Amino acid sequence: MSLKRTLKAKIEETRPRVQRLLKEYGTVKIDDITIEQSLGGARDIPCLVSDISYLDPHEGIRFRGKTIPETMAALPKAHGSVYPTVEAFWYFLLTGEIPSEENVQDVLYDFKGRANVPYYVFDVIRALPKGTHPMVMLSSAVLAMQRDSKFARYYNSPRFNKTDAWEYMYEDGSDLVARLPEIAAFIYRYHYKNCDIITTNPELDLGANFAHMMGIAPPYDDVSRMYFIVHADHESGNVSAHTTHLVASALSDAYYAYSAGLNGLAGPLHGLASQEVLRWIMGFQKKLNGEEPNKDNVSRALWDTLNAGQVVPGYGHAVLRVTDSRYVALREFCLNTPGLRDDPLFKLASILYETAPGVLTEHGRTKNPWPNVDAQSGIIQAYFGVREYDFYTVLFAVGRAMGTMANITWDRALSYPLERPKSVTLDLLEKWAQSGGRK
Ligand code: CMX
Repeated sequence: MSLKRTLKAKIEETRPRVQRLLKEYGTVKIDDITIEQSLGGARDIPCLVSDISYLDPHEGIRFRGKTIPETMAALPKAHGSVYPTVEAFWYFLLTGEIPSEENVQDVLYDFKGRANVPYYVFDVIRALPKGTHPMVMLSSAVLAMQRDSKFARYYNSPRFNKTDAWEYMYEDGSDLVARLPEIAAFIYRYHYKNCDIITTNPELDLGANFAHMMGIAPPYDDVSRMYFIVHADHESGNVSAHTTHLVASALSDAYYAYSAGLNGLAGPLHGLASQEVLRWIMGFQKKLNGEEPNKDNVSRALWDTLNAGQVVPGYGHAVLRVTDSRYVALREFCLNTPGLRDDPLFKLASILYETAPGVLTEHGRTKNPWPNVDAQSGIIQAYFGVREYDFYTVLFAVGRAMGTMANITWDRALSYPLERPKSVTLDLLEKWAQSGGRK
C-alpha cells in the first residue's frame, strides 16, 4: 500500500478515538496549573497532543513509540549502509508503521517527482544582502514557495472541506521535505563555496543526494541520514514544532507555518545552540594557544562563561533531566567512526561532557546539567569538513521539517482547532495567589 493510502487508513482509524474522547470524556480533568507554570513558559502543561513522538524526561525521545536505537534497528536500510533511509523514516513518522522495502521504493520514487526546487527560490536567496545568516536564507526560501502551495489553492477553491484538508497539507509537507536538501546544499555552496553549486543526482536517496550536493564523500551520506532522523522531532512543545503547529492552526499552509517555525529554530536557546557550541569550543581552543585541553582549563572557561551571565550552549533542557538520547546516539557514532574518535574537537567535547555537568550543578541554576543534542552535532559536521558553524541550524532544519510536517498533516486530519491559549493579567494572578487559588 502506498504511503498516502496507509496514512488515510490510519487517519480513518484514529478520528473516532478523538471524537469519543471529546464527546464522552471531554470534561475529565487531567491537570492543575500553578502560578509558576503560568509565569514560567508553560512547562509541563499538557495542552498539546501528538502521536508523532513523545519525550520522557528520564528516557529521552521515542518516535512513534520507539527509542532512537529501536528506530534505527527496525527501519529498512539504505543500500550498503547500516543506517535507514530518510524516506523510510518519513513513512514511519507519518503512519507509525515500519515500511516494507517496496513502500520505501515508493517514497523514493514519490520524492523524485517532488524534489524540483522552483527557480525563483534560488533567485530569492541570491537577492539577499551579503552577510545574511543562512537561517534567514532558508526561512525566506521556504516562505517564497508559498506561491505554489497546494493547500492554499485548495482552501481558495469551492471544493474546500475540512475532512479532506489533510491531503493538501500532506502534499505541501511532502514537497517541502523532498526539496529542503537541495535548498540547504545550495545555501552552503552559494554562501561558503564561491557559488560552486553541485546539481542534484535524482538516482540517490535523500541522505546520499544531500551529501553529494554538499560535495562531501561517504560516509557523509550516513551522517546525513542519521542527522536528519535524529533531529526530526522532539515532541510537539519545542519552539520550532510548536510554532509550526500554531501557525498552521490558523489554516496557514505548510510554507507559512514552517518558515515561522524556522525563525524559532534560529534562536540561540533552541536550534542555534548547535552553532553556539562550536563557536564556544573554537573560541576556547584559540584561547588555549596550543596548551592541551584538560578538566582544569575547561572548568575555568565554563565558569568564565557563567560568570559573564551567559548560558553554556549545548547543556540543559526544558523537559529532559538526563543526557539527551540524541546526544548519546551522536556520541556513539563518533566512538564507532575511526578517525573521528581521535579528533581533537571530539576529545574536547568529551572533556566538556566530563566537566560541564559538575560545574552547572555547582552553579546551581539549571534544573538539568546534562548535554542536549547540540553539544555533539557540530563536532561531527566539523570533522567531515563543514566547519562553517553558522550553517549548522540549517542542517537541523532539514531534519526538523519531517516532524513538523507530519504533525500539521495530522492536525488537519484530526481537525484540531485554532490554537488560542488564555492569557491572564498580573493583577489576576495576585488576586488568585491571595485567595489560595482561582475561585
Ligand atoms: N547554562 C547556564 N545556565 C543555564 C543553562 C546553561 N546551559 N541551562 C539553564 N540555565 C539557567 C537558565 O538560564 C535559568 O536561569 P535563570 O533562573 O537565571 O532564569 C535556570 O538555569 C533555570 O533554567 P531551567 O529551568 O533549567 O531551563 P529552561 O527550561 O528555562 O531552559 C534551555 C532550557 C535549553 C533554554 C536552557 O537549558 C539553556 O539555555 N541551555 C543552553 C542553550 C541550549 O543548549 N539550547 C538547546 C536546547 C536543545 C534544542 O532545543 O535544540
